[in-house]
Amino acid sequence: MARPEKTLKIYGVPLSQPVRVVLWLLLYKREPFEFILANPGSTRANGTRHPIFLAINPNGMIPFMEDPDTGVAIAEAHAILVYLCRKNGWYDLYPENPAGCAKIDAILHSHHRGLRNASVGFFAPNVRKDLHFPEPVVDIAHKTFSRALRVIEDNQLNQSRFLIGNEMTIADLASYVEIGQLQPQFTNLFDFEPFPNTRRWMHDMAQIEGHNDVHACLTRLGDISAQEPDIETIIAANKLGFATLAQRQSLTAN
Ligand SMILES: N[C@@H](CCC(=O)N[C@@H](CS)C(=O)NCC(=O)O)C(=O)O
Repeated sequence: MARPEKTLKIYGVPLSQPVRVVLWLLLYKREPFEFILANPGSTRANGTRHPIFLAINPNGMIPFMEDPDTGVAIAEAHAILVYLCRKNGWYDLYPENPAGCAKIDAILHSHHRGLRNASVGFFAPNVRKDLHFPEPVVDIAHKTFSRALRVIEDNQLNQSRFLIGNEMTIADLASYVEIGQLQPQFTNLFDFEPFPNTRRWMHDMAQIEGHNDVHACLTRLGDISAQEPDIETIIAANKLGFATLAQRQSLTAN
């Protein structure tokens, strides 16, 4: 079936955490989208450093969103999440009132120097050992991630079911794509034993619609704690991610 001309376009790969959260929101809300391959850091065709991609997104990063409906074309996962919630009136996930948004925004902003380090300290250096991430950078990322996780474990998740009260918001989706990827059923790169509230929350988040579809790529990647994946496995994981999302989209459309 041909896609309507005004379908939202998302550029990226399924293994990218900030891409994953945008796709998850769209699946959760059953909002149709076109998912276009953009390989991070690559200068080849379909790469984010290729002149064709740079012409539409000069910062060369994914996720990148084009909304033909409004002409908005932006990068940055959290800006995309907020835009989509406001545009579509998804106030259950990002309320209309400034006070309700403030706590969510605080988590979304602190994320970049906090929970995002799950990828800098654990995911990236274990998936791409060949890139030899500098040890001091990885060490600081380990500490920063563990500290950020300890804060939500002892505070937000100790007081309520989700990060902001007892209803899920986009702060939960954004945080989970970083934390959740390290669980034993995915990459198995972090010991969650001392974090019981986080384990309960991750269990709840795994029941949220769209979770399994956006995490299919990580299931395919598998446990990488003892051995890094070869490049064929990384490609296969991304391909499976695309195929799962395409299948899910066609089921939703019918
Ligand atoms: N702050 C950005 C981070 C995006 C990001 O780190 N994207 C990575 C892939 S996971 C990327 O595009 N890397 C390509 C590059 O650095 O050249 C967001 O939240 O969207």
